[in-house]
Amino acid sequence: MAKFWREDIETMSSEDMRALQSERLRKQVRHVYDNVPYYRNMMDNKGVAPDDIQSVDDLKKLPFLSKADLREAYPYGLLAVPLTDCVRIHSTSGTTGKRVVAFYTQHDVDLWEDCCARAITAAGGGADDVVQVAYGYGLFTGGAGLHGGSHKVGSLTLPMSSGNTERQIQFIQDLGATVLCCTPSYAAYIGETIHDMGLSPDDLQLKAGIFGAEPWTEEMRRSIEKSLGIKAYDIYGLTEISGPGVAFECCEQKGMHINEDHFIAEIIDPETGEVLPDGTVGELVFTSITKEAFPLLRYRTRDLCVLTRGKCACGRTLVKMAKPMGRSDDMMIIRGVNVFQSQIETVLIEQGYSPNYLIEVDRVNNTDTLDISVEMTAEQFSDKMKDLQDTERELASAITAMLGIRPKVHLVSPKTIARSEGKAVRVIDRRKLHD
Ligand code: DLL
Repeated sequence: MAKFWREDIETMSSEDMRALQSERLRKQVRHVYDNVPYYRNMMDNKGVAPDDIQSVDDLKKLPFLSKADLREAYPYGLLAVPLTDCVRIHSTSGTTGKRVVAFYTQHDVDLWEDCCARAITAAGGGADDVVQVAYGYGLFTGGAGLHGGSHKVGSLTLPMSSGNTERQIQFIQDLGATVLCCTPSYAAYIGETIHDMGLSPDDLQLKAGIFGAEPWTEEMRRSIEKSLGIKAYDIYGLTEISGPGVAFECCEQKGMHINEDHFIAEIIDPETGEVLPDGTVGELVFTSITKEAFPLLRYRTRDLCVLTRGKCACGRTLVKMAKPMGRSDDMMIIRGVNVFQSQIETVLIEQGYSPNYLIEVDRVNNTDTLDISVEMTAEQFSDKMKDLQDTERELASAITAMLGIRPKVHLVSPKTIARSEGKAVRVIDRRKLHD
């Protein structure tokens, strides 16, 4: 079984990679300057000419692009080729505002699918596999990206899209799916439904899952791996930069390799914009150096994470990004304390709860409130009803130890929290609604 999809690239020396990136960056800056008036103005305003960018070291001279710029330029303002050269559009899920539309030439689609093929290969997928794609198809990039990657590696592709969970399970069983691609929250839901249907992982041939599109914790990974009897691989990407496959996990499961022959990654201080050294937490910024239709230079993802370099035990040399901790604008400040959903999820799963919970933040009498509804499993429901309040208090204390502020915990009956077939919404911040 092939270990790499593009061994030459995936194991390239860092000097060769830098040279390749620099060469592609020079061309890309020229392409963007010549063809995108919006970006040319930004560069002119900053006093940067295309010839000032000779290598990756010069990247910091370029201005940043933000989501606000993309919205302002909607829909065609950042298009770098004639519309007639484009063959596809995709669009962001629009959970945080107006949608962004991204354009692709055939070349862009090919490169993107190649990135997804690398991810599937790294997860052990190949021509003998049956890949069930249960990410949504449509404007969302999840379905199309993994679908294209699965074709490339020659797997039998089941284009299920998300939803209709019992049919998903029937196909996993009847058609012997070996690789499942969907969001981690949907994987957890599929695992739960398999259990409810009286099936066990031994009844399935699944061996791997490629899960991404939303933050998920290591605890969630272990819980999904157990419920589906698989190895669960993380995959990262965003519509603006292409879609899934910007970065993917290998068998080491210690961070995701960034396809840096296509996307140069930087970490910056989200407040000052200063470039931070490897190993420091900050905002991830990408420059796409091979895209034709919608090439973004120094795009601020708002995702917070850490980069690490060095050869991985899997043999890859591609720079790694840690699991994103969430978006910088998803960080909740509650009573002055920074809180991430992932911290709460870690405690809940460690304490034996399922990943079905809802975090509600509000402000009452000028004080922030934090309420966490946590669903009990059927077994917990019967033994914990007796001492419900004690259990709620214990759980609140465990979360307080993690966060430094005390939440109110509400244990709720099994199956009362809505399940997700795509990206889960587990935080409702009502303070934003009042503002
Ligand atoms: O979610 C692309 C994708 C599809 C990735 C399928 C992986 C699998 P968007 O809808 O544009 O694109 O959302 C992008 O989702 O900026 C992150 O905040 C978040 N995200 C994506 N993958 C991960 C991940 C797709 N593995 C936004 N872990 C990104 C954490 C992720 N967050």
